[in-house]
Amino acid sequence: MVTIGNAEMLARKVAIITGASSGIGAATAILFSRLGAHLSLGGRNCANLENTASRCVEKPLLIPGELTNESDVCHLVQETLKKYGKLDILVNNAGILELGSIENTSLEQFDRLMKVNVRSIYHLTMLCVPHLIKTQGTIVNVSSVNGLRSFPGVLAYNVSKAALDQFTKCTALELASKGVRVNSVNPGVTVTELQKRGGLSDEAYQKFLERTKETHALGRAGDPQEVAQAIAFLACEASSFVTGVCLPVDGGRHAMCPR
Ligand SMILES: *[C@@H]1O[C@H](CO)[C@@H](O)[C@H](O)[C@H]1NC(C)=O
Ligand SMILES: *[C@@H]1O[C@H](CO)[C@@H](O)[C@H](O)[C@H]1NC(C)=O
Ligand SMILES: *[C@@H]1O[C@H](CO)[C@@H](O)[C@H](O)[C@H]1NC(C)=O
Ligand SMILES: CC(=O)N[C@H]1CO[C@H](CO)[C@@H](O)[C@@H]1O
Repeated sequence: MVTIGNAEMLARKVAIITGASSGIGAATAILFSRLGAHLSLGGRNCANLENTASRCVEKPLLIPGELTNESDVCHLVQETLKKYGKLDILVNNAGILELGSIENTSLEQFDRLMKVNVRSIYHLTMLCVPHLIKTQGTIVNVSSVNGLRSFPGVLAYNVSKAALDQFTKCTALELASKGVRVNSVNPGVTVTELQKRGGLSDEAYQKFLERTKETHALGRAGDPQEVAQAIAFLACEASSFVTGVCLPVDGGRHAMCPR
């Protein structure tokens, strides 16, 4: 029986993590490596990927590339199998958020969001599934929103999110009989390095954090490591009877209603 807190929780497991150069993806990579996993990290920013790698226990395989580039995605899977010979865990973490309502969106925006948030994950998952079936592996999809969830006027983003929710649940049912589990985590406001250095003035940052006292029942924003813990749970055998769920890791935000 594998239990949470066991330092060997992911021992000998091979995991692909996309968007591993910062935030939740980086925190997940670092935690997974402490739990004994062998890692293959995808991301766009080489320097940031190196930074994540330097904080891992064992040097991960770094495969920089664009998820929207089909040959980059094939390369990610091929290189992982070449190095490790198998695949146990896929963490779909990369994704983008853009603002826009039905009055001021564009087809270009729709295409871009569907391409990055849905098509690329669809493609990568397709390529990984045969290998995950061999190992009775797991897939964890991560919301990429990093705290921007509460902004209104995110139409194309919401459509891509709804598509992904169905993707998680459908693939969970399709792969259940083959022993592959598929789940997702839905983080609330999560303070990432990206946000801190992302041009927010001290005042704006303070306001942003103030607001989470009201928007999150637990009265604060989350830490990427808290999301990483949930991902590790869903990725390991401690969650062996869990599939097709979208787990909010959001300080209770999902249960709240404005009044
Ligand atoms: C995809 O990436 C490869 C190499 O990584 C590059 O040669 C190719 O031009 C890229 N394709 C597109 C459409 O950007
Ligand atoms: C788009 O429309 C929404 C809703 O009308 C508005 O809140 C938002 O500021 C607009 N964004 C831009 C970039 O015009
Ligand atoms: C769009 O998604 C965000 C983030 O999940 C959510 O807060 C918002 O209510 C959604 N908007 C609509 C119109 O569904
Ligand atoms: C159900 C769920 O959490 N789906 C998420 C999958 O990942 C995308 C972005 O990568 C999010 O937008 C979805 O919310």
